Amino acid sequence: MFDLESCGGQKMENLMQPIRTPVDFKKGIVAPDRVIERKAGDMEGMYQDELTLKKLVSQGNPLMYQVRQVDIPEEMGHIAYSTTIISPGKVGNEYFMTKGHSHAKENTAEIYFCLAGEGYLLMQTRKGIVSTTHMKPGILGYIPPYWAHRTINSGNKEFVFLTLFPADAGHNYEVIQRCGFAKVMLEEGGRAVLRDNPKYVPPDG
Ligand code: S6P
Ligand code: ZN
Repeated sequence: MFDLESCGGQKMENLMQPIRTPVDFKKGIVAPDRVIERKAGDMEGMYQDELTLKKLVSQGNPLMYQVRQVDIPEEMGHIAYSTTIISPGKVGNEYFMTKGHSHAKENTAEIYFCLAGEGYLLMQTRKGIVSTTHMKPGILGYIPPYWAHRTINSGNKEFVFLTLFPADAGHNYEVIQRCGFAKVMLEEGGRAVLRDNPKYVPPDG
């Protein structure tokens, strides 16, 4: 019988309280609990042109992206959410992008909803099958379970998107750090073009 005094083993009076989160369409979550910043120096091994990346690091180490997070318990049943803001820019002819990861719990999906700017959501299975979604304001990209994901700012202003994912999904950066994505997004003649990544190493299995 349903016990009105407890919910999933938690006393009613101990339940987490609802949260109200203002989101600015240009800046994402307005007052995040935590902000993760990734600068050029955090992206070693991610770009084709390592020399140009090194130069960027020594010439001011620009901010490439930030993740603005609200603290949500990392437990099954909760939905975590955050916004990512990728600065405009390139390393050589390769657009600024996120590191990319798969989820530690690989059978978890994620939703990206673009608020401002434009870019690409690049997804990849463990077998190296790649899919891209062009993101612009109002476009929602669904990342199914088992797809690693990275986002790329192919525009000339900040690319801002909201993310929603199971709070216990976790992150696995190791596979992408070691193997990369099979494709890279490059600027060629003023356009974003998807090319094979000569540095890609297929993971085992
Ligand atoms: C988390 C979600 C995003 C990314 C963020 C930065 O599952 O996919 O919040 O963490 O876009 O990307 P990365 O690859 O550096 O974590
Ligand atoms: Zn993710």
